[in-house]
Amino acid sequence: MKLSVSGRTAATGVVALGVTSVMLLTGGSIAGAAPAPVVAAAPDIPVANVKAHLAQLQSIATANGGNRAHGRAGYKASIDYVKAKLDAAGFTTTLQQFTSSGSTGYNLIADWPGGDANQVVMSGSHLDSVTAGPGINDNGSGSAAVLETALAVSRAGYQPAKHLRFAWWGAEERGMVGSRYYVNNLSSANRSKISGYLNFDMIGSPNPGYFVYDDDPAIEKTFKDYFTGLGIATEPETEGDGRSDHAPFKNAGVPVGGLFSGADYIKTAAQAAKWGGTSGQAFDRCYHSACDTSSNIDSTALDHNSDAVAHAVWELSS
Ligand code: DTR
Ligand code: CA
Ligand code: ZN
Ligand code: ZN
Repeated sequence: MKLSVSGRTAATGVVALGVTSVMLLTGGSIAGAAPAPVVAAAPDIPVANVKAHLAQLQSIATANGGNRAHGRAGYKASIDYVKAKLDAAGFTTTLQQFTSSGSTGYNLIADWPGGDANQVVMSGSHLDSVTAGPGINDNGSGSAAVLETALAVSRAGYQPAKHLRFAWWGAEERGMVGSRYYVNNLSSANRSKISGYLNFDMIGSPNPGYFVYDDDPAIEKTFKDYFTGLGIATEPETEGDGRSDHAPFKNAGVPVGGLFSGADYIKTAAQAAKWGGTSGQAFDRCYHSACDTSSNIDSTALDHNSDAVAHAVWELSS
């Protein structure tokens, strides 16, 4: 496993706030009563920014044989794109190499400096596509949402109590190879420091559903409460067990959760009644196909899910 670490130390600007404003910001009072902890609200994630990342991933696929699959030039170009954004934003990035089916694969790990190193809140998505197409919903959507959430952390200069780590996995489509390699190469001490792993694989499906992984109850509640606030009913994601990058973490005893907007299963009439879209049609008719392009995205679902990613990252790391 070869590691290369680069990136800039996060700007260590010192924000000089008057005592009064700090007390008021933290819900305190000038009288000096002990301030109640106030959880900062996550910022809105601009869906236009998320879609701009998808446009870049589409261009990368188009310029590299039409896909971003493991072992192909389009995957490494995707990794380079995401890494450059994170390095410029002050993350400490690590490229983790592995071999699968005779080809070199890459995981990209990005740590946001600060927070309790013994309590790591990790968010991830697989960046590889199938060889059949550009993989914009599967899984550019999850990768772009996680990237834009990480960039929002940087823009906000967010300094949560817990440590934030973000990951983009290689070779998920070959059986969660990259994420399994990462978990298997963690020491037990480092594995036990991960307080939760949030997975986002297909969150912009064109005929979307709103599914929440029914794994760790606290993580599940964080997502469900968010959608309840939007007036959107969710359903538990039950058939996903073992079908994406949360599986190696779950198998290692790490609490997991995540979001999913549906793949090749068919939307029922009852689901169409609550979510809109087309009953009797797959959530994503272009699943693992050449037509999984930039036009294979529902912007509203991508927007809600991207905002939910940020909400969970802020809430679970406070
Ligand atoms: N296996 C994933 C897509 C997928 C299918 N079902 C679920 C459930 C939960 C998360 C992801 C999935 C892939 O093709 O990448
Ligand atoms: Ca938004
Ligand atoms: Zn897939
Ligand atoms: Zn996927």
